[in-house]
Amino acid sequence: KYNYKHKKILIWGIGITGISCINFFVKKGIYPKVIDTETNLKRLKFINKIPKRIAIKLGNDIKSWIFQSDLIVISPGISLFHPLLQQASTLGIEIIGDIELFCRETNKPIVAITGSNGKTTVTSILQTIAKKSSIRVATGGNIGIPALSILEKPSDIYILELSSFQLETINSLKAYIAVIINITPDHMDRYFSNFNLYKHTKLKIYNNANICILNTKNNFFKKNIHKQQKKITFGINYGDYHLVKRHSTTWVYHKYKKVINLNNILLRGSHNFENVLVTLAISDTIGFSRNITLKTLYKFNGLSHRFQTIYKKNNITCINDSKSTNIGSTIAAIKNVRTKGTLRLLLGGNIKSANFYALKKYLKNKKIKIYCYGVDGKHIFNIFPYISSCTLTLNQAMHLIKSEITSNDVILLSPGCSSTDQFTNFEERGESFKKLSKKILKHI
Ligand code: UMA
Ligand code: ADP
Repeated sequence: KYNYKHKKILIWGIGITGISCINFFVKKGIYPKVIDTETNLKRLKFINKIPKRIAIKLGNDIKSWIFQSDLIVISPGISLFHPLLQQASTLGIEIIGDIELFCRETNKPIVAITGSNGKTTVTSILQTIAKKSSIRVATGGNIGIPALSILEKPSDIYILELSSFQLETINSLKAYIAVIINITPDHMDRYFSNFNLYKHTKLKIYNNANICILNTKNNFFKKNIHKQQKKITFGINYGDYHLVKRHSTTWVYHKYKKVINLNNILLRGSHNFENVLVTLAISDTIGFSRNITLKTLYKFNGLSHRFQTIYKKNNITCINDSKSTNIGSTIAAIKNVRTKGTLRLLLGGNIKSANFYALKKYLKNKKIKIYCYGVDGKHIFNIFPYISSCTLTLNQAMHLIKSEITSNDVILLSPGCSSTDQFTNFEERGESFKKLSKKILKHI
């Protein structure tokens, strides 16, 4: 076990991760120092949860505290490439994140799940399966429950949803099962527009993993896995778990056996087929009952804000896909909308240095109008000027849609950007879209 007693520890970030790290050390009788570059107390809503004894520094004058420490625990929102951290690292100061602290504390099996899209959907289905199983499971990570907060939960196995940010600061993870659901560009602002760097960060999840679950679409990962590691594959076209289309029915096959008829599940969109495949692969490997897994898959109706049909009236459909924060999920949404009318697509927010040109080929031969808004709305508009309008806010964009909409149209919020320029988070953006959609439909 690691001993932190005589170390000068600094926690950077007072979000839910930072608080979980502080609690972790305080339980051990250790009082770290804490910093955050934010000075607006309204934005530091957890600051009151920090014990009085702990020294806190807010703002940018953090250099001295950084260089005085032996161990810095950073929150996912802070980049390992921050110049001060790069300097600290060359001085031999150890820099880790909450997941590294977690991994050092437990010998229990960890199922580690990452990917550009589908993490929360897959993790949530597994959580539902687990509830009906005799295997005790605790779930946390990027899903919104800091991993350290589940460390002491009675469990036989941990399921962790991990982001690339969290993977940046991990060294000791030896997952029992590791999976990358898929990989498409995201967080390019954090990785210097270098997709390879992002991919290599994700790849860390397979380091020392007992069983690697691999998407056959992403050859890159297979090449980077050790020969001795056990591999299980899944994929739309081939893999241990794959799809077979027979007439109008799509089946999941495991090896040569039919497992589930996808025409009978409630989850909508072919991207969710990928999620079903990977869920089955993980569930079988954990040892959950196949029967419970299938029952759960048949019943699972999808999570809010993920390609969710919220209203249908007079042949007009509104789809809330506010959780789409990268281009991969927007492409998935566009591919899966069926309409005889016009697809009215809302794009915008913080583009995070993504390349929206990649959307172009999915727009061909479609009756589509794009409504751009938010801090990068203009940038997106300039890529598709002939089929777009540009407004400042989502509210204004919806007003414009109201004046243009006709029967059989679909309004789709699948913004492909993060929401933080104009909203607290994707949930708030989605709720706002719901309200505005309701208003539009009232007048139709
Ligand atoms: N901060 C600084 N300096 C900086 C950047 C941030 O001091 O340069 C401070 C902020 O002022 C803030 C604190 O750091 O007070 C916030 O830390 P954080 O952004 O890491 O947020 P947490 O509340 O700790 O939430 C994090 C994850 N956030 C991010 O990855 C940005 C949550 O994922 C995760 O659920 C949570 O830990 C628990 O594990 C959110 C997310 O957006 C939902 N994830 C990305 C995604 O899914 O695309 C990766
Ligand atoms: P994550 O936790 O990785 O962000 P979510 O399950 O919350 O994943 O879904 C995020 C977005 O990605 C939603 O817009 C959803 O419709 C879309 N999505 C979900 N699964 C996939 C997939 N396998 N491929 C592409 N897009 C997906």
